[in-house]
Amino acid sequence: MRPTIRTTRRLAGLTAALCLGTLLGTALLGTQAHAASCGNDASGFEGWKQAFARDAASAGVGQRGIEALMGTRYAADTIRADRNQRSFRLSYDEFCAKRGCDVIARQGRQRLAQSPNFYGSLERAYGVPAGVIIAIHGMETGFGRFLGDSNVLNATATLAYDCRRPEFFTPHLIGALKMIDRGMMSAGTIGAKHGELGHTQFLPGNALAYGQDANGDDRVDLTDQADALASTANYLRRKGWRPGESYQPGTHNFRVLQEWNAASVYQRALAEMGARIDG
Ligand SMILES: [Ca+2]
Repeated sequence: MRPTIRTTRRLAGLTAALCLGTLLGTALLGTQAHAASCGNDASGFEGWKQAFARDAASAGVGQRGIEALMGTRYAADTIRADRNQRSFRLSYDEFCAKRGCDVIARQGRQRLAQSPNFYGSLERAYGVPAGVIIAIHGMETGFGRFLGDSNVLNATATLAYDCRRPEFFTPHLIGALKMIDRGMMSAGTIGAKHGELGHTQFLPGNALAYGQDANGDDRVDLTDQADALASTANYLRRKGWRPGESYQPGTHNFRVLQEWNAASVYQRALAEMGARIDG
């Protein structure tokens, strides 16, 4: 089970990221012009950092964030992973077999039975039922078993510099730097290859925009399960989730699930596993 999740999560994570970030990216970056020019290898990275620091400062990043930016290193492993992504289409059954939908649903029911109060409090606060949150948690990190092994800031900065899609990752780098300003992450925070953070793999711009403190320590920490799951519920609620309504295909709430991940097989899997978990 675990290796399946580990090998396939990265592509799904990026798909989610691509879907999640588009609107937010526009919002965070506004109409600001780019002074920094992209590159396809490490050679231009140091010069890009100098230029990007000016962009970041005018986007509101403070001194701690700028210092962290200047300390970043080109993440060759992130670029290798990014270049090696292949797009492929699986049928729903193939996708679910590969991702272990049955196992996630079965373990998800156990998780709900073990912590009904926690998931009940999430539904009361955000209107999103346990099945959806638990299915996302299972799909993204195998319920927190693997949160990644890459430096988030280096990965995010490298992808914002890389010529492939700087416009997508730039707002996430700004988000990461602002999180460092606010003590929400550090220059050493570890996540997935594309800078995804925590139990449900938020990119930094989304972590900043939608992050919630649910364990009561007054800080958002997406490596904390309670914070991460509340943040996930908050994301869906703010994307228009309607409490008490169905989330099966064809419904309004199913369309909200499409905001989480652009792949139709992924969306359908969430709806089906969620229904099995919610019972
Ligand atoms: Ca917290």
